[in-house]
Amino acid sequence: MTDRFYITTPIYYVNAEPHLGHLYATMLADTVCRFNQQRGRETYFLTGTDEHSQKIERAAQAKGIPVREFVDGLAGRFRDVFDHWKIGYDQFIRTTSDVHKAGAQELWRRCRDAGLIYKSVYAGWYCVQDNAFIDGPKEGPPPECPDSGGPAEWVEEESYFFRLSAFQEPLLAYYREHPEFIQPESRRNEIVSFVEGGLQDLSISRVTTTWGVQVPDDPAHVMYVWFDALSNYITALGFGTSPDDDRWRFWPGVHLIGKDILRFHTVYWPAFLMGAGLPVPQKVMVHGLWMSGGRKMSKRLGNGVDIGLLDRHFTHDAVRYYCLAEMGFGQDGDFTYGALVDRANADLANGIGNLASRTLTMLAKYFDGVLPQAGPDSAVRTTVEQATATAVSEFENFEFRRGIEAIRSAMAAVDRYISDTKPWAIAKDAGRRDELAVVLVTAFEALRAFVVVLAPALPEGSAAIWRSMNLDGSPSDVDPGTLQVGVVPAGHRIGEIAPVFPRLNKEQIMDDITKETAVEGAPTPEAGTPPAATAPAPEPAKTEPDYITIDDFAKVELRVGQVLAADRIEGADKLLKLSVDLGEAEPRQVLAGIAMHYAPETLIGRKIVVCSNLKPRKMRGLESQGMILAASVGEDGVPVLATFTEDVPNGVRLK
Ligand code: ME8
Repeated sequence: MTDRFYITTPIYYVNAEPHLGHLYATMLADTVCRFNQQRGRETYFLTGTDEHSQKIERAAQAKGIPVREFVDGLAGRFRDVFDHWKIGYDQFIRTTSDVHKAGAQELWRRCRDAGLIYKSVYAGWYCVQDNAFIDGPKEGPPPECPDSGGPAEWVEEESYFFRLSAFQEPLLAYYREHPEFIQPESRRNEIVSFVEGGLQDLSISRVTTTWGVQVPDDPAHVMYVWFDALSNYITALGFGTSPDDDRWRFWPGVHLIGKDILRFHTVYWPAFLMGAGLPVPQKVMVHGLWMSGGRKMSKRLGNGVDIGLLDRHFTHDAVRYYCLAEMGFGQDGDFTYGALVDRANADLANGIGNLASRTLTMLAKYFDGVLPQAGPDSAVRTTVEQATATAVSEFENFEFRRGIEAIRSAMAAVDRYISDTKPWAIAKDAGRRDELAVVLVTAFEALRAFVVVLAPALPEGSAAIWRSMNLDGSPSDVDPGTLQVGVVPAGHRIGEIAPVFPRLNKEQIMDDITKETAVEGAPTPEAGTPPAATAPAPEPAKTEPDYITIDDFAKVELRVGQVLAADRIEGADKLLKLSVDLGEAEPRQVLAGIAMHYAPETLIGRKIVVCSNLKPRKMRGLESQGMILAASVGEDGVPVLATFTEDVPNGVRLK
């Protein structure tokens, strides 16, 4: 295992204000970096802004602001947001800086001197929004841009080309020999088949704009923005400008990117590096995208969740935790304010916050705030140690959701242990002090382990609980990989108990957000509300309705059910496994595709409607013995569960 870790985020285009997507990628990298620091590695964390290209030049023109002033303003906004959200980057690089430009020019020279760059003419489609070249004949309508969906423009100009075609075999060999290079595997497969399909030489300069890095020895050309931008990962370490820079020891690094920029990072970038005789990145880790209104949150659509609004209503920890816990690595996620509140309440206020407050309060009450002499319960200790080990190995692979799930279930086991042993009852019996000591030491030690392992995901809250526990240093100083349960000595005095994760008033917050978004014209709190322009056309009216008879209807048995338990299913992002009481001898197991919209713990106790005579069927190897009813809202079919406002007994039939 290497003891050095270099993590980068994409550098963001400064054509508009940052939104949640940019904050997410940077927070994810920050979490990864904190985790690696905790593991004892020497880390370097790079983020920054991508400031050239026609797209940005045009955005500045549209605002009537000189482009230099325009990019300075927006780069400052990105940096301010990251600083405010306490992102611990080591460097914020800007591609308009002299050091970066000189480094990018050196990379160019190296490729040129290796005989990999030649001059010709580019005639083809170009998407200014995506800064991408698109195949297609000149005749006919402009093809659609792959990411932004806008129309491409026909370009015919003198251009330098990079001999990308020479890299098909070297790249395929590299992917073969380094299966971990692109993760998740689905992304790797996508790129392998793309490269197997053949590579064309790549146009890497433009003469139609001057807003870019000048091509060495040919001032009429500026570099294609991706050649310029990708080089940031090494120019930031002094490549091309300071040969003795000791930050070079961090190269090669790990790139965290969104799936929208996969090809640039896994085909072009390693080819440029190979061409220049430099080591290629260690890994490219590809995260999924946040959707809003069923579309990728993007600056162009203006449907990005506003960071200022998040900041006004939620703690930074709550937003970070929600993003990590909700989105499986590499998968897309639908952002909803409601789910964010639910997560914060279920996992933070009721979860770790509650464990901290009940444990510390009982220690204060029954042992005057001093840890008694006792060893932790061995079964609980094993559960906690196993969960911690699982979380560590998941976090190593950026699988924060899975790691957090492991901790959540161990936390539930500790809660159950406390409820079952009933320390408040034991405390009434002076003869059972030893038993009481075991319960509270167990809870304290479990809490300590959870706080350590969750520290990268909850930097502020974990530090606050640690202070209340009055432990030395901070939880980030403890390596979760070698964490032991049962090490705090008897006689340790706890600190002042401060509430850490207050319960959020969902109704109030949703109400406030609705009002604010109505004023600002931003996306509304109802997730999945499509922008007006993309709303589905109304169904044409039917002349002859398809009636069914009452007998047809009677065949469908609908009953009142109550959710007894709800769990996520490993490997199935959309499904929840419910145990539902239908007034029968045994509860039924029902699988429902609602996991993206309902946190499992929010369903417990809820009355629902179940179609109880649907033929059982297997999904993911599990039998579903019924179907729950939900309204399907919007073009994405966001589920909203059917329920009752009055009290109804379980099992009663709906007619
Ligand atoms: O592509 N959900 O910059 P960019 C999650 N300058 N992450 C998102 C997101 C969303 N809806 N929207 C954006 C560029 N991101 C180039 C990169 S790198 C040498 C040059 C995140 O401003 C995600 O990480 O369009 C995505 O890859 C990146 O922002 C794109 O930011």
